[in-house]
Amino acid sequence: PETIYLSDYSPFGFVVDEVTLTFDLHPENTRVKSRTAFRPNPAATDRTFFLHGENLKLINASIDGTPVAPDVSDKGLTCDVPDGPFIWESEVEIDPQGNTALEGLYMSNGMYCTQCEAEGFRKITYYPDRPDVMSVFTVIINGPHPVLLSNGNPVASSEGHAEWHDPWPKPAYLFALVAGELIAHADTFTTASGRKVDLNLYVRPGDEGKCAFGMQALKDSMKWDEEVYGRKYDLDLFNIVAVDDFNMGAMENKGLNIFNSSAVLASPETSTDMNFERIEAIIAHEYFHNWTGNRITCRDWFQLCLKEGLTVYRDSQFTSDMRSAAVKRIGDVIDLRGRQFAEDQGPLAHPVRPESFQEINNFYTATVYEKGAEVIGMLKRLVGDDAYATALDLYFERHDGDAATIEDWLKVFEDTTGRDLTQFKRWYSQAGTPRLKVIEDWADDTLTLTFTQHTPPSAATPEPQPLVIPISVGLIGPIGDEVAETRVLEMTEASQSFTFDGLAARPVASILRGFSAPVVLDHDLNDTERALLLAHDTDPFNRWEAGRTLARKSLLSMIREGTAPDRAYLDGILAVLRDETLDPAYRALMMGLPSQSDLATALHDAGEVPEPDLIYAATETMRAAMARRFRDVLPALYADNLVTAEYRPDAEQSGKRALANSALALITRTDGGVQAQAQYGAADNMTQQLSGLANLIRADRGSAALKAFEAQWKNDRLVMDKWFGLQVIEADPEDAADVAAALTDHPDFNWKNPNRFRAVFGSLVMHHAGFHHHSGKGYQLLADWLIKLDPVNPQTTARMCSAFQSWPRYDDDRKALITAELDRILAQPTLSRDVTEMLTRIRK
Ligand code: B3K
Ligand code: ZN
Repeated sequence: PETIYLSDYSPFGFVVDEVTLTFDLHPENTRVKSRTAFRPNPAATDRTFFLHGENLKLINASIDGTPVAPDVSDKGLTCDVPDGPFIWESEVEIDPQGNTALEGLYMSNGMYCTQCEAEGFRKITYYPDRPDVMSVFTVIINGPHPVLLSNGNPVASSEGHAEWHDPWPKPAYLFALVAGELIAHADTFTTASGRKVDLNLYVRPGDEGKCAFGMQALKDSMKWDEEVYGRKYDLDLFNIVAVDDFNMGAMENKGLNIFNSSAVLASPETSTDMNFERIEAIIAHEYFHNWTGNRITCRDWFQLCLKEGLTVYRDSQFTSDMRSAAVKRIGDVIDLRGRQFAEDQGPLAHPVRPESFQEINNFYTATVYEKGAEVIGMLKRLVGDDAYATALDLYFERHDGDAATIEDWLKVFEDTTGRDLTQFKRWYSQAGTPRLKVIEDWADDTLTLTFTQHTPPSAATPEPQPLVIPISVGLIGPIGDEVAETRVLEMTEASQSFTFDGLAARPVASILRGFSAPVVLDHDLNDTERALLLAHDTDPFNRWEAGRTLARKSLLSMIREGTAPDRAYLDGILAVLRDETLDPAYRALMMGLPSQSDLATALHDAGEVPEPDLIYAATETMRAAMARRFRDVLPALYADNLVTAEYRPDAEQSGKRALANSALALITRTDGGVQAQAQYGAADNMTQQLSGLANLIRADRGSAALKAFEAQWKNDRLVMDKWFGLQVIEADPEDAADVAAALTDHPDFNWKNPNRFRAVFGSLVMHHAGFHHHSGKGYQLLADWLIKLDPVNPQTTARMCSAFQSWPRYDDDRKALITAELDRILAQPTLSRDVTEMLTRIRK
């Protein structure tokens, strides 16, 4: 496959002022007519007329009304064109029903829908399918469906016919079309300038009862973006459609967002608290794209983080405002370490702005999204809140309507603050997670912190250079009082010292408060000092981090030397649990342990080979020790936080349920599942029902409840996804792969549905010890199914391939087993570009 390079960018030779698309819908033979007005692009030198097009049957084409016979390949077409402006017209035939890849125009349960980002529009018609070509779209849809939707505003509609016009120029990746029998959950929002916006959430009949929460989240997002970023909505209509078959979470098409039903439909009976929070965040994310993504889009796909990093950053600010900022931050760091650090540590490591790709869909990664958001958080920390706000205003003013670059983005900050961001820009161009080591020196009344930064070299970045690292530091005195408030140190050198003087006694340094930079911190505190931070740090992130570090250290020595769980850690957490002034959600987080895969990462980082069975056993031993040590407080923690009031998915109630459920998990270790059975039986919401079920499975008495659950929910696809996933997640390591294999024989295992496929295999991969079973059966099962899925849906297959990315860190036997599976997949006679690129990169 061809490799595309950032450095090869050149603008398209033509400008598109407007395009009109006419769809005559038919499941197997949809006809698409396009009428596109081209004119030479004064900013371009190359006038090659190339239109992207894949899987299209060209019926006819003309230029200025005269039929033409273009040169057609499997990638697109070329044609001789006039020197001046001209009208291109073509008609193609496509097969939505046969489109199982879920990219372009496809069908899901009898409904038509589209997914065009990144390069799916070329499967709909011939067009310059690149984000820097922006045009005004008019869309005409003919088809026997009660609901016919596209972007923008409706301009005409009659039975079986609708016409839409989007006044805002946009790239083709933001085009959308939906047709089917759908019900609208309607509402309105009035913008700060008095524009009344109609809002609709379109769902399949039967799902009407799951719309209210998503609608409220949309209205909250619209209001928040006005208040915090001064961004108003710019059309009279905003539609969201829920679809069951979707490759990812959701898509920000202009005025017509399309959502995986799992990312929008919610009800207390069918959705967990975590589902509610995720839905609120995704609705906000897609809505926020209207300004960061749509009004200002990307010049090319290398700039993906321009819209994704910024929009993730914005949605995390929104969630922090709607819920608890501390809890959100800790959750984000757990996620970053679990997914992005793992990516950076393995063969798929790439910079936030990659410099080459074969299949862009493979770069919608934790690095581009989550590390991309961290980079923006650092920028804000360095320039300060006021300068950030001024810079953002300038960004919107200067680049509205543009297809912009990271250079444009940084220039706005340079012009606002007078700073030179040349060095800061390395965060966008260098792969790898920096290691930040700190050495303390105490003399007279002065504490000196000497930091050394080191980014491990990778294939993507063989010679990393020093980065600008904002390091938030505060000092805690010996009796737990804060003796220096948070100060942001700006590190720019490979090694650099900072001093704090006038101190009465040697303090404990609380470093990297709020996780002020995405680095691995090496700070050699002793257990007493860490326990002091766990008890007294005023920074909620670092307080949690102190507990997490004690847990990690203890687990690592349990794994290495078979030591007993650390008492200081258990005592420290117990004190936190007893502190009723602390938010229940925060206390629930304090009860968590580093994931098994995080422990594997830590071992690998230390130059050791992780053994999944030992990691699993140590984690189990630690949990058993927690159950014993916390025995006296668990019943009250459980009872006091088991919410009995009417269900609300807000931060307060879900925090309590999270704490009660964390307590239940430990209680189950000693009561054999009695309490879990009671909770399962009494639950009137999915959060409690599902945790009851999970604990019953852990206590080895889940079979009756699993049957009952299945009977109760067999007609609800989203709940059944949980039923499939939970059995794998909660299986013994010995059985996880067998449980997954057995589930694939279940009549409801519809493997072409990405949610269902991920429910089983995403769960298997998350089950560290189960997936890495020494027999290799986990690897083999996944490989079998990836081989089966690839011809049907390359995108979902390729995403799942990242399960194998950490192979180089395991022992020789496992390495041999994994690489054999990778080679078996690579040897398939026809393999998608998506999977070929992923596996070739992983195999290196
Ligand atoms: N922009 C889309 C992701 C598209 C993924 C294409 N493979 C959703 C989002 O990030 O908001
Ligand atoms: Zn996004």
